[in-house]
Amino acid sequence: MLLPLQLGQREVLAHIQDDLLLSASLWSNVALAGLSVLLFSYMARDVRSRRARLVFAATVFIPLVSLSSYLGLVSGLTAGFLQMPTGHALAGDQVLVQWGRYLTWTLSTPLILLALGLLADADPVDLAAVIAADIAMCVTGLAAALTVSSYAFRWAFYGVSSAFFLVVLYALLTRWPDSAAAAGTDEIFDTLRTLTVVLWIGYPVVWALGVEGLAVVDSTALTSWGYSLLDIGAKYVFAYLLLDWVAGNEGVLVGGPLDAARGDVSATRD
Ligand code: RET
Repeated sequence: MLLPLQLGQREVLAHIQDDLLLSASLWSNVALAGLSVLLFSYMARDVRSRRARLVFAATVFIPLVSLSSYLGLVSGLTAGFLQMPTGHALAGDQVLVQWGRYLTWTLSTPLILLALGLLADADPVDLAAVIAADIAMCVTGLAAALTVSSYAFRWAFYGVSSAFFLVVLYALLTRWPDSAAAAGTDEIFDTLRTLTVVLWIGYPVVWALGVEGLAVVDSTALTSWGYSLLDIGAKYVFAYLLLDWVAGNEGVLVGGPLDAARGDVSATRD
């Protein structure tokens, strides 16, 4: 039963090990994710209020998920060769598809949105809807990458995934900024929102131009570097900026339903 999982893993591992540029795109993130977990755990040492602790908890898991994701890729477990269908620029070729990326984005991107939503003190129903759209974006993105029966269906899934992405962008650009302004977190929220919107748009661009899409860049290693560089900004830099601000401005984060629910005595505004 486990044969399909076993077949190909060693070939993928050997392929990755033989391609220095490709390995470097993966190992660099293993190292950065590991360092980020340690750094963020250290930064959490003095955080007390509930909402700030929740932001920290969600954010520390971002590099932890990333570490597992990159170990899956670098070991050959979550990548595989797929033959591209007629119509694709590399039709008939076996292309290394790093499908584990899409799978783990279904965990890491909700954490990023949760952290941003908590920072903005967004309406919980809004937050749940945005996270649902985000998960749907990742799952349909996975479908786009794995479909090899037809070139048109690859793009059909890409289109559906992009529609879900628009829902996420809509919330980030139009709904949450008002909540952040009301919560007094608008300055840091605006910085993180801009970083997030710009970098997240990079992912569908890499997909479209890289080996999975139009193959304008027909190198697996360069496509992989595209995602890896975006990951560095969208995860570690994002998380560092957020946690650095939260650690220094805990008082601003106090209040809202989470702290009020517990009647936290330490939770007073500065
Ligand atoms: C895909 C292809 C299909 C269309 C769209 C995509 C969007 C992906 C995004 C990924 C963000 C990932 C992050 C990961 C951090 O861990 C699936 C590439 C719209 C926006 C931030």
